[in-house]
Amino acid sequence: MTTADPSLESLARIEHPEYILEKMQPFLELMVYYHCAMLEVKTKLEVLDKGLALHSSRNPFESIKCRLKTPGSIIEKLKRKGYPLSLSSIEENLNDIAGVRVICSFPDDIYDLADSLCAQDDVTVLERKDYIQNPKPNGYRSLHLVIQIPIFLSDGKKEMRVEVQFRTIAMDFWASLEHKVKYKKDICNPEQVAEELRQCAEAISLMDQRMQEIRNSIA
Ligand code: 0O2
Repeated sequence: MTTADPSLESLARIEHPEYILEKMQPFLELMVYYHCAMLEVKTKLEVLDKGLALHSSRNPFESIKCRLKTPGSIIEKLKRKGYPLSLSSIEENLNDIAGVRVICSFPDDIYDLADSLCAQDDVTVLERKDYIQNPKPNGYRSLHLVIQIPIFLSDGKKEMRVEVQFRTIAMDFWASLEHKVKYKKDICNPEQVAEELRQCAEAISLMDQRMQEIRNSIA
């Protein structure tokens, strides 16, 4: 046999881990950059939290959750949106590889924190979606920002995008249940569940406002 069978050739390569590593290395490096950017944003928020706590003796957020999108879900999203499967396409087209979720007690804290973050010299705001002022039809509420920040590497700086979601504890509780419902296939009365969830989102929003008023009255 003079020409190599391509499928056998690729099988043979899999036996050489250095081949896989060589192919994976640029992707893994990009993920490390996103990880660094995510940590940078988390630190910025923690510094803001400490600063605001000093001046007002309150902590604007309850918790922060960070996550990197998995390789499988990166590929799924690129395919679904019709974007090329390449590293430059990931950087150009996907804003949520690095995600930071900030859970606040009160709605006003969301806007105070978000405004302070956006006002920083090295933060560029690329996108702002206010689903608190303009909730989604299903009742989803959160403030979403896509920001770009520099990370400083041994050979220079690189601008990276991070998606930051701000919610109250109550909005987060709602979103996690709604997320579970969305991915559950065997619900027998989906319209009724969706309507119940929409009503709960309204109730939660009213409760958030009342809690805010109580906090304002005792501040
Ligand atoms: P995951 O696993 O949380 O990352 P985009 O992804 O930006 O192209 P879109 O819809 O314009 O698409 O983005 P948007 O509106 O900013 O929402 C993106 C993220 O917000 C979602 O990420 C969810 O985390 C959250 N989100 C948006 N809408 C809803 C909703 O109706 N219910 C819940 N529970 N969460 C929502 P992913 O990629 O879907 O998932």
